[in-house]
Amino acid sequence: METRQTYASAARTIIDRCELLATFSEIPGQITRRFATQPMRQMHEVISNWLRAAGMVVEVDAIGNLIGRYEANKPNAKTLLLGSHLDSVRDAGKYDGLLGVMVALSCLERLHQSNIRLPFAIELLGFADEEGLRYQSVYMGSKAITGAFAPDQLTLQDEDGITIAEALRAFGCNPDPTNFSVSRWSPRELLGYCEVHIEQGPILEERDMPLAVVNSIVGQQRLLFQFHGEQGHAGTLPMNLRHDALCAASEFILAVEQLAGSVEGLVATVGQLEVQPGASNVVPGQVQLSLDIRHEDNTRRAKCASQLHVVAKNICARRGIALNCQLVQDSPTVFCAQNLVQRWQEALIAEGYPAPLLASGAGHDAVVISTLTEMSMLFVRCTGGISHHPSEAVREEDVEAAVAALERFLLLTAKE
Ligand code: HGY
Ligand code: MN
Ligand code: MN
Ligand code: MN
Repeated sequence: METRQTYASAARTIIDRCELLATFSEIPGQITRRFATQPMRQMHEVISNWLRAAGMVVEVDAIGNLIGRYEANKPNAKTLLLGSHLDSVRDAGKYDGLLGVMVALSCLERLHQSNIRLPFAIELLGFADEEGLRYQSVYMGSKAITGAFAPDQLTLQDEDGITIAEALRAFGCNPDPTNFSVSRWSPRELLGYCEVHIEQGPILEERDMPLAVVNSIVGQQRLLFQFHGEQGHAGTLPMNLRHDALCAASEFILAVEQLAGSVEGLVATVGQLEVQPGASNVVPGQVQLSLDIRHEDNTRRAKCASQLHVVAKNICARRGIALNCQLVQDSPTVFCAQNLVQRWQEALIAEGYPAPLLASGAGHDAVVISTLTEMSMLFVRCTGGISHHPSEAVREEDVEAAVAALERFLLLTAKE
């Protein structure tokens, strides 16, 4: 099973598959694949065929996660979870999420082709919604796996007024609230969770290394701010009488940049801005913006978030504008399981690769899964550290390294 040449051809297949899957998009010419959409459904069909051919039984759960199960060589065995997400950001790259699913699939294909079953079962999870693009509600896929998905979210609407429940029904799922009340797993049935993912940052490239073992995932908050000003005529409303929602929001955005620049380790981003009514000759009446704020230290992050809320309130008070603020996501910093980190390092070294440790600045479904079972991640170098961008790229030999490392990790797990 384990020759360099076959790893190379596995890597070629993985990259070809990522290229093919990139064509499943809501927008022609770019990759945009939101939760429970038609392109996601079509992608499920293609991946399901690959999973079945690799000896797995396939199902789609109530939230639209694609799940392939590779049985153990004995009854009542525990299960190891592998996976990553199948959804994307707007105008995404080809590898964020998908690479992890394709690397895990490749290892299972290799086991199946060699007629190898392990003393534990493996479930390969293709998560339905990690990025939160459609409903601003992140990690819905992994939350459904752990039993943390709140059914009251089923009434959330997307920009076309379609609720999550309606989207799921159209997708072929049954969004009955009782389907989300418990996890499909009890922790004692599980051996842990492992996610392979592109690094999405420049450190591995800087160090000239293909892989890293993740030791922690930095905590993040996402908030929505609404600035309610007063709409008016751009030609007749004097400047001193205006309550321009966009001017208030702009002042706030620059304050966000300033704070993040002055606090070591803090990153903060306003990436979404909706201006109403949105016409060149109308003073903006309403603005909604997103704030994404991250810091490894949970207390520090919470303090900066509330500091920014106070800044927004002061700007609005001065400008005669009403403010609403809503917390959409609050994930603490989580640490990967030490025993799995060590096993990953052993696997990398056994395959002849350095085994550096890295913190993840990006969020992952692994954060949610860590509430259910021990969690670990492997990072793969990506070109220029570029991610959430169409030019996301990986080197074939690094993908080869990832397949070798995951395969070795599985064999080490079998010896435990
Ligand atoms: O935002 C994140 O860190 C992740 O890519 N969803
Ligand atoms: Mn992402
Ligand atoms: Mn991702
Ligand atoms: Mn007019």
